[in-house]
Amino acid sequence: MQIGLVGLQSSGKTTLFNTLSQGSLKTQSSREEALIEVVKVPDERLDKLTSIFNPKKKVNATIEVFDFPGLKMSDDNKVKITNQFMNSVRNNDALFYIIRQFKDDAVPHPMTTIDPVRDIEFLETEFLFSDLSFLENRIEKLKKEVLKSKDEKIKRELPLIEKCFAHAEKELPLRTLALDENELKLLSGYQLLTLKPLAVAINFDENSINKVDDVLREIKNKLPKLNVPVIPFFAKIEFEMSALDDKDRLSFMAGYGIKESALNKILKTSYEILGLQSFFTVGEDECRAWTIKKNFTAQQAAGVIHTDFYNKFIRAEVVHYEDFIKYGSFNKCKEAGVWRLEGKEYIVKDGDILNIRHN
Ligand SMILES: Nc1nc2c(ncn2[C@@H]2O[C@H](COP(=O)(O)OP(=O)(O)OP(=O)(O)O)[C@@H](O)[C@H]2O)c(=O)[nH]1
Ligand SMILES: [Mg+2]
Repeated sequence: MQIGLVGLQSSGKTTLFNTLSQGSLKTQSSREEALIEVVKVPDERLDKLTSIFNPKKKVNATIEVFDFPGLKMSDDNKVKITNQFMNSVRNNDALFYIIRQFKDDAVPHPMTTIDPVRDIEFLETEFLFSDLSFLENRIEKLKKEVLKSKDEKIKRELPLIEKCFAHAEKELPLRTLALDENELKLLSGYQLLTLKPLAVAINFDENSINKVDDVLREIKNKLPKLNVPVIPFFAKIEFEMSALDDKDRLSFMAGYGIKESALNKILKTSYEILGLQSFFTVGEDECRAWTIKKNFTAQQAAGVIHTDFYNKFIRAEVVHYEDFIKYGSFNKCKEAGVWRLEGKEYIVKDGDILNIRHN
């Protein structure tokens, strides 16, 4: 899974990115390309399982984070957005708008004033325009193709694209259009920007921590149709304490009244907007967390581990993490009746521990 951090210039994307990357510091060497980091998803349940099984290897789930160069003013006082930028943003599975609330005269805002509502609206509008022009071109092409071709797919596509265009023309992002599974499948290759799962993250500074609730309320009131998660974070404060060990960091954060790290919030929100969950595999060799979509069947989950496990799936041995911790071992779980054998249609739950039986 890939998530992209996008926003206006100097909103704190790279500072946030460097707190997420839990390691070496990166800076933008080229103004054109995104920074990329494979971020380990922290999971206390995996830590606990690892302490029980003492395996040779612990493997966290990962998520790829892309830090895009910020959008800046060009000479004609308009924000410059290149096709190259839009195309690379398209490749992400979900987007975070990184919006500036922090004030710092030494760091100019490309639109001079601090106004999160305006910045969110700006990004929504630009991405919507990009989708509109794409859809418009596509309609032209499809209309010609429909005349020549007998392809059923093209015939189904044209009304769908027209429906999307009509929606976007009303200045509504495509994520607010009701689409069924088949329609989404048909659209998936187009990578429409406003169809992607979205969250908004607002970067506050130490002087505006007490304003968080007011700003979130203002966004909700002024952008009632936005309807996506909005999370506050504190890039600079967190960046400054990223060198501290976990314990010191937590007490430092508590001093500011910050309850959760930006990393946790971003990852949790990513799972939420992408409809993801985790399951575990355990053993002496390896304890591992895997990421799957909600509603995945046991067979689909097996396929994430290995395609052979999908093709040659027999059954899944299943215990939920909570039960495993409660009873302490697989044998005790069997005695208690919480260890089960499930078939390929079983819907995997967040926190299931699976062992796949296959041919
Ligand atoms: N005072 C203050 N400065 C911040 C904060 N967050 C970021 N900055 C500073 O703002 C400047 C720009 O931050 P970056 O993280 O590079 O912003 P960016 O969004 O990646 O910028 P571009 O990639 O150029 O769009 C840096 O000098 C940061 O130290 C903050 O919360 N408070
Ligand atoms: Mg940057």
